[in-house]
Amino acid sequence: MFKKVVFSFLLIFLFQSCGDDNEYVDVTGKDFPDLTERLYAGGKTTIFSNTSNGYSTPAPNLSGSELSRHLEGDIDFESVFVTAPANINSGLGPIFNNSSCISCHPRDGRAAHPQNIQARSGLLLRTSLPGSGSNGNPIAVNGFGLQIQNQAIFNFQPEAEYTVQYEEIAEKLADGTIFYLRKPIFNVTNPYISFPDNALLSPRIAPPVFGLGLLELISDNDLINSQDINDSNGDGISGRLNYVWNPLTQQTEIGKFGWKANAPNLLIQCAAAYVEDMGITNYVFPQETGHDQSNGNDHLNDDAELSDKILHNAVFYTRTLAVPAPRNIADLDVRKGAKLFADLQCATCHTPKQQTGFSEISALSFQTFYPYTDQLLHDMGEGLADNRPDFLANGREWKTRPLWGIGLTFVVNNHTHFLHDGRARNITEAILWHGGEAENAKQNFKKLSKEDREALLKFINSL
Ligand code: HEC
Ligand code: HEC
Ligand SMILES: [Ca+2]
Ligand SMILES: [Ca+2]
Ligand SMILES: [Ca+2]
Repeated sequence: MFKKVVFSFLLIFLFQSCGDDNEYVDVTGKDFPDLTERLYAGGKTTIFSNTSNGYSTPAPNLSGSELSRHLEGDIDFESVFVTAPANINSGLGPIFNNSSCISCHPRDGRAAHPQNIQARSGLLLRTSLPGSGSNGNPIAVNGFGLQIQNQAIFNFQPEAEYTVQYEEIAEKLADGTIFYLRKPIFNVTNPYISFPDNALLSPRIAPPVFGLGLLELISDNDLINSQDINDSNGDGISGRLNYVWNPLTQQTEIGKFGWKANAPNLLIQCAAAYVEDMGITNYVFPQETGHDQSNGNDHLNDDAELSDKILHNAVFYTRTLAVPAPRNIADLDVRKGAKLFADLQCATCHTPKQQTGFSEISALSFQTFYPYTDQLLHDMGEGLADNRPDFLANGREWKTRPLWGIGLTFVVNNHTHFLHDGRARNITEAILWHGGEAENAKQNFKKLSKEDREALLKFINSL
């Protein structure tokens, strides 16, 4: 009896000493989610790392032969391509954006928003004309295609140079703190032929490439059932899938990769990266991206430049990188942040849990994992809009980004630039850019006390 009184007295004391203006003080944490089950963020492909190798480690459950294939893919991902003819890694360009996968996805992570927009970087501009083609596809711009290659090999001319200007936008939080966001406005200059006035531009930064084999294996049924196209549950959020053209199967399929879910699978995504980003032809895309342009045809009879084996190894590599486990999951602030993440409506799009179906790669088969994405498109408002449709994704829609591993961004990549063009300089800025279907979530965030805001950030940084 006496003991019990002393104990409650102690509890009251704790409440008062650390919780003055804090709505959510719960020293026991009983109201906060238990994050233990989310520790294995990548199911059995999870690794425990808080180092700069956090994104670039093979899944620990690969078989011996799978691991050796992964390691071959690792070399291919790092290979620097050079001008043809050459004995190895031949065929860069003639027009391109960068010369290796790793140069845009450093340490298998994300590129920084470029300091020098003219230089080779992890940022590229897609382009198209208004409307859509017979396969629902964006319409290529005559002489420029669907992506602007701003680099070229010796004796060739890039399609154009990139330019960027910044607009400053102030966001004031309820507690008076002001954040100054930077909005990049991209354009092109010095085109090799005139660039049409009505051509649309979509800036894209290179995202991290770990854990993607798991995302690729979420079943079509699960994805289709998670849509809420007409917002029938009335929560203001209406995610839907993108459906995109697969040039190999000659069919429309669910879009899964790219910032607008514009690629159906990792094979198409990687094959497109070789041909568009680096100018390396392959069996999926056997022609140089600029073959019908005066600046983009090298007249060499060497297509396809890439062996099928290298393409498949690179795909296998992006399927089988380990997912880093969250850190500090027992920390009370982190758990409080997880509760806020759900209460604020963040978790409605950044769905914590997903599962894979069967895969020939046994390491990926039937895994429960925690990517924090619903893989659906959402209207994110005018501020983030690129106004360029990409299959079903309209100019305001983007695919929910996975948040797993996000807390290691600085350790791995030495910056904390987020969103599709790297405009946000930290996680708070990324949240303040949310609008459209995420407007409520953002307003909820802006109302938080400093302490609650910090708990939310601590949770996101624990991922
Ligand atoms: C010029 C920079 C650049 C190069 C070079 C590059 N990428 Fe990318 N990568 C990007 C960008 C930008 C995106 C986002 C594309 C989009 O939204 O459509 C991306 C997306 C991806 C994705 C999808 C990630 C996701 O979460 O949706 C994969 C996988 C990928 N790249 C693999 C590769 C491979 C493999 C190579 C080498 C063959 C490569 N990339 C070369 C810039 C690059
Ligand atoms: C309506 C769906 C939706 C809601 C609600 C939502 N997000 Fe997002 N989130 C997205 C989409 C889509 C993106 C990518 C937007 C872009 O890059 O233009 C994103 C991007 C992010 C990013 C940057 C990720 C990266 O890899 O660059 C962070 C961090 C983030 N969200 C956190 C939050 C938090 C915290 C909340 C709650 C306050 C929240 N989100 C609510 C859909 C949503
Ligand atoms: Ca080439
Ligand atoms: Ca082009
Ligand atoms: Ca809804």
